[in-house]
Amino acid sequence: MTTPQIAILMGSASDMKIMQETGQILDQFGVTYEMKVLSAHRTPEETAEYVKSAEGRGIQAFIAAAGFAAHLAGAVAAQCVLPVIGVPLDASSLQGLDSLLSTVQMPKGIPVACVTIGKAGAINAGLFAIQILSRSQPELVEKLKDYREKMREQILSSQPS
Ligand code: RP5
Repeated sequence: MTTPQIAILMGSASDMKIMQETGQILDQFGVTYEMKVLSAHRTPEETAEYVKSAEGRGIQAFIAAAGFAAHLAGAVAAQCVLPVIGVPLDASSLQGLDSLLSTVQMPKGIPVACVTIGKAGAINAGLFAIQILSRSQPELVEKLKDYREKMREQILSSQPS
């Protein structure tokens, strides 16, 4: 089995639909990953154990997604010195503003990189993780350039007639 480079964590199975977007972008770039449902609040011990074991298994960065009072990314960052990208999810009546603030407002010393709420954030978290990996994997730099070139072409070809 191929060693996963990225760990995608989410606080509940109900987050899976959005977080599949992250998996799809990593698949597109040929980046290996594993996905786990682990909660900062409901499985605190299992979350800490999993994160502590990750570095030794070759994980290079974490993507941690959660809704409501979203502490998962911060809880992961507390247990390791790998980069952690937090994805705030729209799961409550506050439409993700709660998870955005919970994820982005880390106090000094334990950083979490926070992306956009929801699907756009799930995709950007994947791309940001790929950018991290690309520092030591030059083939990913080329793939990132191709990805951007396709976006450029798509925008330029969608002019009003
Ligand atoms: C958060 O609470 C999870 O990340 C999820 O977004 C939200 C709802 O979880 P469930 O009640 O669907 O398990 O911890």
